[in-house]
Amino acid sequence: MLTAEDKKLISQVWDKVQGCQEDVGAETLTRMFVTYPQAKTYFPHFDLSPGSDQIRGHGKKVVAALGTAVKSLDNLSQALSELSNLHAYNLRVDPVNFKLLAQCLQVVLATHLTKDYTPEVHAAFDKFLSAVAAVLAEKYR
Ligand code: ZNH
Repeated sequence: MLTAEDKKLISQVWDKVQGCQEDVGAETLTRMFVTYPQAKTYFPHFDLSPGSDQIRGHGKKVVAALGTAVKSLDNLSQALSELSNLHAYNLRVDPVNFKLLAQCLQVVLATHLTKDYTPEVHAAFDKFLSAVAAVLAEKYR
């Protein structure tokens, strides 16, 4: 459960990355593909060289979806319901990968925010990304 304080920290951090969302998305995906190469199997149709146009484009979409989630912290299921359908019925991404992506995003946020990335921010973001992953995986069966 996200506390009121968590929600505040998440919104504040998100504001700070407004100007560099595409970079954050692309760095996160690049990091995921380098660190956890098994994640590449879902993107056979992509050019996965670090920072490719497709990585940038997809990174932007993922970060935009997270932005929607940040604005809907009280009803994530509803806000992400279409994405949840997509991941459960079409993409069938093994939910393990959501944790890998979350891990990479945390590292990228830390590199961008440096001292603003406090342990409290880390904890709040960890809860937030787990909640998003739970929604994206909730229709799997
Ligand atoms: Zn995902 C897609 C989000 C995770 C894989 N995605 C997608 C999109 C979005 C997203 C927004 C787009 C859609 C449309 O277009 O409509 N994701 C997301 C999020 C997350 C995710 C938010 C978390 C957090 N994914 C993921 C993972 C994986 C994936 C982990 C693996 C590894 N996705 C995917 C794919 C796709 C997607 C494969 C499709 C792409 C193309 O374009 O083809």
